[in-house]
Amino acid sequence: MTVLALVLSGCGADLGGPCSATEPCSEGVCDLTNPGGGECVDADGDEDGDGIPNKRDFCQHEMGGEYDEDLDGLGDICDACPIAPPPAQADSDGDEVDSPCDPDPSTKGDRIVVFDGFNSGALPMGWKSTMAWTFQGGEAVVTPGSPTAVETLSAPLPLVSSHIAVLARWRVDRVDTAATENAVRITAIDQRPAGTTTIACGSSRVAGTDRLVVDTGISSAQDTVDGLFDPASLYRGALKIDGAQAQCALIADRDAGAAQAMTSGENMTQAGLAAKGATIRFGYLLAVQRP
Ligand SMILES: [Ca+2]
Ligand SMILES: [Ca+2]
Ligand SMILES: [Ca+2]
Ligand SMILES: [Ca+2]
Repeated sequence: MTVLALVLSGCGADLGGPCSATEPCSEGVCDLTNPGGGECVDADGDEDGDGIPNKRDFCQHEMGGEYDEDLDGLGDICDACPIAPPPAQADSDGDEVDSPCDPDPSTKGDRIVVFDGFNSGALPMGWKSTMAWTFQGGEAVVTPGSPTAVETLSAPLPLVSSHIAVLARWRVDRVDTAATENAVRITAIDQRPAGTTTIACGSSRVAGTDRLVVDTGISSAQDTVDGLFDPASLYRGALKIDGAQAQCALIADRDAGAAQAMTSGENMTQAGLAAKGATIRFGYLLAVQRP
């Protein structure tokens, strides 16, 4: 016991002392976003006075910060890439969006405009969805109401731009064998009084064949990828639109694929998710825009 006590007291700093993601505090919690470098602060205090005590506040210098999707100690709203820990290589274009969130790491100006890890247990403020969605266990769960229903969820985009990346991660809970198509889609939508354009990127299973499909409304492309509806696999997908070109990439546990198609170059107003003929659990939705 004495040895253990000595070891414990010998590692980590006291309140006011330095700390980092790999060097925790011996007293209090580490404020990783302190401008002068990580600093040990009182666990029950409230550095930024936002009502969230330091021990549950992962953004100690701005309002909010109670959720940390990737568990790297940086809250979702103050993390340069809320879906992955800080990369070994510094942000090369200096726009404060880190890889793998930065769709164009050599061009400055990207901004994370939408992120939700579905940890609040409710539809995020300002978003819209059909009735088939529930929010539980840090996931947005969609259970389509019928084999033909396309269930959607969408978030508004703040910038008028045709440079956008939409990323999501999901698992497949159940495939409805009565549906003629099973589908998971990442979407970008241009909704105007004159009509709606949807650009979609995702998984499709028709007659037992799995494909990655990108569909822009004026053009579509596909790539055959194995095992896109495997309940044991984790899926990550990215839809990237650059001017008049849309690229779709999917990564599964045992395969990956990509395809691209032409778009009419519109500015997208919403980013979203959709599912058809399958119960899907989404882990997050991320959108990055560049003016
Ligand atoms: Ca606080
Ligand atoms: Ca805070
Ligand atoms: Ca984080
Ligand atoms: Ca960057």
